[in-house]
Amino acid sequence: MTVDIAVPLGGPALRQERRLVTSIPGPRSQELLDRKAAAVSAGVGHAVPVAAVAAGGGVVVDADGNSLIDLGSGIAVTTVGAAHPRVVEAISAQAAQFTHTCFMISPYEQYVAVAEALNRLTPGDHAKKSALFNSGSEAVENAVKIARTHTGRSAVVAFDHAYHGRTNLTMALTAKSMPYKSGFGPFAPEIYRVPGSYPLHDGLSGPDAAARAIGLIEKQIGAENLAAVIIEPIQGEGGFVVPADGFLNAVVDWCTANDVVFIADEVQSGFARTGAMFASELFGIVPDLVTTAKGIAGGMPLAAVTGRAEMMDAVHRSGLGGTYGGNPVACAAALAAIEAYETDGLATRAQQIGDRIRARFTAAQQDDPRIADVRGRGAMMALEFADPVTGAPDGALTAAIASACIAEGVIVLTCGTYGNVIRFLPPLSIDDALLDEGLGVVAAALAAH
Ligand code: PLZ
Repeated sequence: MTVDIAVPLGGPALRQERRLVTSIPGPRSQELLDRKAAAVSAGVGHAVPVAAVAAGGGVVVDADGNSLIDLGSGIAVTTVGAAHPRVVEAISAQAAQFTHTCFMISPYEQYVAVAEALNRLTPGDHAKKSALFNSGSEAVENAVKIARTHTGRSAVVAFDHAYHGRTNLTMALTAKSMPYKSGFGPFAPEIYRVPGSYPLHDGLSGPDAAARAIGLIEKQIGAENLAAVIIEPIQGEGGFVVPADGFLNAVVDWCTANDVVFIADEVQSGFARTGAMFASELFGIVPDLVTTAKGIAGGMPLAAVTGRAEMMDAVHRSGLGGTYGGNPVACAAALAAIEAYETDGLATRAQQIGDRIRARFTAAQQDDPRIADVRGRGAMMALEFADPVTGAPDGALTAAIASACIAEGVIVLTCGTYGNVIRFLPPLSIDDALLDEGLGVVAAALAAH
């Protein structure tokens, strides 16, 4: 049943419709793509060949006047919408006051208020503190710095299929070589990788998957050398992998018993995306440190580490920082976005969206054995594709469906270690009609391939 929730669409009266007036890309988009090819490093790719000129609600409008249904939110960033009126107003008002002083030079209230909000909203009722940064990668780097200072140890464990960023330390934490790491080494030392929990493929119960990981950690690293275990409660780039029940709880318990810092990387899963404010809540875990970014500030670059006060305070004075971290305009946007999450019922909206996606594709799965899995939580849902006979991951089909959807005016993103996962990350400001239309285009593309 759909509960009525009033979600402001934002934007200059953007019509909430899928509208194709040219083929994709149209001539104006193509013109920009040509300039991009000439002016921008070939290393910077793009998934959707359109020149965006406006976005909001559930659509992205391009330079040719095409209006695409947005099922990607710029990779889980515009969770409140790409032009939420409260966020837009907060940004304009703050920019008119001041754009920057540098929090390390003269602090300002907006940063402190975001820290207070994060300390209140992240899981657990223990004393917490936060520090703000610019990107998810930077938050992860700093979480590791904090864990190392707190424990006096250096090793860090990450998991198969993990994604934690593209900076040097976070490349080492990220699992997939191409395109994220290949040729960019050497990578940071003292990073170890163990298998996590991937129910579709390992068939293990949560406790068994945890026992496997912990056994390897104890034998190959030793708890006494281990500063932190970092994990995405629901893995993002790696394929929207939801661990089996009990897996995360057992890993947290082991970390607690061994004074190892448990870091939940909620950069992609945070801020109402999964139907809870943080995905950790869905599994009943309380992380020591939580990294956040993406959805935190309605599209503005902002990231954070939030965690146990005694860990956050273990770092020497001025050991954490950066010129732009906690920029006042980004903080004003975050405060507005957080208000929207809390007052617009967006976690509930995420659940409704997830229910619609799950219902549609579990039904489709009955007739289409290429859909190996329909999984996710809330508005972080995915379809994994495999050959029904051999079980081999079907990245080619996945890519073909995504490009067919884009050609039909629906932005669909892929992910997964084998590129065989379609992921749905719609903005929570999308209306049901548009969502259903977008999912219908995906289903039609699947039927046609
Ligand atoms: N941790 C869990 O999902 C970013 C990156 C896409 P940044 N994921 C999208 C790409 O191809 O670069 C991410 C994440 C998790 C960390 C990060 C890194 O966040 O803000 O991109 O640095």
